[in-house]
Amino acid sequence: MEPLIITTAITGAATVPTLTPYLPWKTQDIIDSAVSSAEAGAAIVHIHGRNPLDGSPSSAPEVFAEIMTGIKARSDVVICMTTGGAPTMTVQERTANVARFAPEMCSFNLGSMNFALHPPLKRIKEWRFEWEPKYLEASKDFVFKNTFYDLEHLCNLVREHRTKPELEVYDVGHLYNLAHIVGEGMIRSPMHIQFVMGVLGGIGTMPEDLTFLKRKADTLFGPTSYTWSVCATSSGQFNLAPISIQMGGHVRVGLEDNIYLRKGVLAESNAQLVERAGRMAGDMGRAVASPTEARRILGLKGKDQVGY
Ligand code: KMH
Ligand code: ZN
Repeated sequence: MEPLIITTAITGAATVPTLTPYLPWKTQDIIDSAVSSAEAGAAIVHIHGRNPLDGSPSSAPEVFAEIMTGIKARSDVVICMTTGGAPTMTVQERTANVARFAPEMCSFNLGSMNFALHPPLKRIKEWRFEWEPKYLEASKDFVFKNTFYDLEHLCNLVREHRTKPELEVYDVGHLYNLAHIVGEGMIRSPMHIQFVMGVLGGIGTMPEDLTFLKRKADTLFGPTSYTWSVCATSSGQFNLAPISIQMGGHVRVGLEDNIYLRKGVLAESNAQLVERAGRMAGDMGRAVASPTEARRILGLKGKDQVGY
């Protein structure tokens, strides 16, 4: 089995600052958290931007430029830039940074869906920033838009910039969407699929949800034509990680998807979550991949080929 690639999703757009005091959202904190995650064993960092004044999601090129160059200067870690952005952004805003920065990897969301973030509104009454409850409430009526038109646009971008897509599958229909664009010759092999589980609007986090997706992907693409990884919301993350580790998949952890180290205990950093994934791998006899090994396993173009 190949060594385990651990990705950390540093800040995302679904976790709002009131949910955990440990969420990095100031630009320097995002950079520091990415670097310490890499030191803890992450080979890839999945990056979103945040407005440094109030932590709201941002696609501003200057924010991304600072984050990407800041990480690159201090670490060899692979940077995977989001194109999912946030509910508040258009597809154009979400994807424009790929052309600006030509990163080694970027996320690639495979279908339109509900993407609801409102459940914390029931239990939290006091918010750190005014935008947070409004943003969560608005997500009830949000459709995360990733039409075939959008998929085609992103296929062109990743091909042009030799950026490897983190193919995000939130439900079984997304595998069929992927099969369609593969059939059209729009995506290159070998592919890297990220099963994103537990989003309110997608598949759940039961073990059989994962084994079903994996079996379906094997049927559609053939088991050796892709690498795969699992991330999941909340407790689903560390329930599914050992299954993925055992089955030859990779894992993504991080405060974007899950704020708990274990039941009821907040993770105090992204690095802590990476360390836990690394310990699991060690206990199960699987080595953890360095960024260099991750580049080889995923066939990335290399850090010297990016546009920042
Ligand atoms: N926060 C994840 C559930 C993206 O950045 O493209 C989804 C995600 C989207 O990672
Ligand atoms: Zn993301």
